[in-house]
Amino acid sequence: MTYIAKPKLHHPSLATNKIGFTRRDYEGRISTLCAGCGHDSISAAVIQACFELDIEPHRVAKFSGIGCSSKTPDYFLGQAHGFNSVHGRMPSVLTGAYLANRGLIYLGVSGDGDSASIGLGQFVHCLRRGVNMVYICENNGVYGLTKGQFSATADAGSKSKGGETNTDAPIDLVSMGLLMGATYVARSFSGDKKQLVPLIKGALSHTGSAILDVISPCVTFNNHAGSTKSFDFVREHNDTVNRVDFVPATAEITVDYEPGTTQVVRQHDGSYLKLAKLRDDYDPSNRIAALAYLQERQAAGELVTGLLYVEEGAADLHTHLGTIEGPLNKLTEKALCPGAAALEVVNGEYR
Ligand SMILES: Cc1ncc(C[n+]2csc(CCOP(=O)(O)OP(=O)(O)O)c2C)c(N)n1
Ligand code: SF4
Ligand SMILES: [Mg+2]
Repeated sequence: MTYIAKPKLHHPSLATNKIGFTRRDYEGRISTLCAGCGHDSISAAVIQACFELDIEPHRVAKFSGIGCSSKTPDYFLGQAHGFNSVHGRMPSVLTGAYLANRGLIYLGVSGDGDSASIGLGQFVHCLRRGVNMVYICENNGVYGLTKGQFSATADAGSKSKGGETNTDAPIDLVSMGLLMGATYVARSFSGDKKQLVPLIKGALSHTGSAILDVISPCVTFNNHAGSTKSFDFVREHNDTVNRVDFVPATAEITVDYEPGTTQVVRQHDGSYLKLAKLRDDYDPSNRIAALAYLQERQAAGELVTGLLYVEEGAADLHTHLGTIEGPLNKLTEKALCPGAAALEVVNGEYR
């Protein structure tokens, strides 16, 4: 039951990070998802990433919609701010909070049903606006919570557990992210923690909209032969274009790689992403080439994973709007009401 809190006790020798927190301090309540659900592995990766980044949990604001995936923010960062919104409406709630208080780290968690069907409009607009957030879509190709109907990300030709074939064309969330101007676009697999944790760390340190499409098998309704979102299918068809090593701003970057095989991306906050190239012909700084590569491999039946696109020096919505540095909720009455003379000047501009 979600109301059951995990016992706070832990072994005294448990490792702590730079701010003195153990990994347990980043956990949430006990998960009620099915045993083996991919979504639980993503929660574990979020916990690991935040622990390793020395993030203070109360500086994170987590948002979600409705679905098994959208339940997961309850299972990590129990001390963070949280808002479990309405089906498909997470992006607008997150955008509103971020506009009011830019001082927090924004993390949106959604599902393929939540993002690609009812919430598709909201999904694309938060990406094109450059909302400074990490948007994780836990993508299992079905509506898990409502018992396994095909979602809009299910591949044409894939089979449901009951044997029906999906005839609709799929919506590819990373291609959508690229088209909408997201400045950090990645795809990963819940069963590949080594790939997923650094991708989450990179996204959390990115300024601008970061979308992570994480294939996350639903063991109850979509893990059979004929599914293209099962553990076996993803393992057999995974085309990983690069491996990311996250280097925090405080650490010095060392040149310990072969030129041509590694690419270094400097992020706005001073951190680095060291990308070990697994495909020579893949360039994550080229949006158009990334789109073309994704389409080409998808037509060949492969699933491309890794950091697909990143824009160095990307700007976010607050920069676009030219808003003040601090959170709007900290504005004093004096700042909000500069007096009759100032109002006269403003009104004068419209006369
Ligand atoms: C307005 C509205 N329509 C429909 C539903 C029913 N519903 C609940 S969750 C869900 C789909 C969830 O799918 P997804 O986002 O992929 O999450 P998963 O459970 O697969 O992780 C639907 C259709 C709802 N809760 N609200
Ligand atoms: S129904 Fe599927 S998505 Fe939902 S908790 Fe179970 S395995 Fe996970
Ligand atoms: Mg789903």
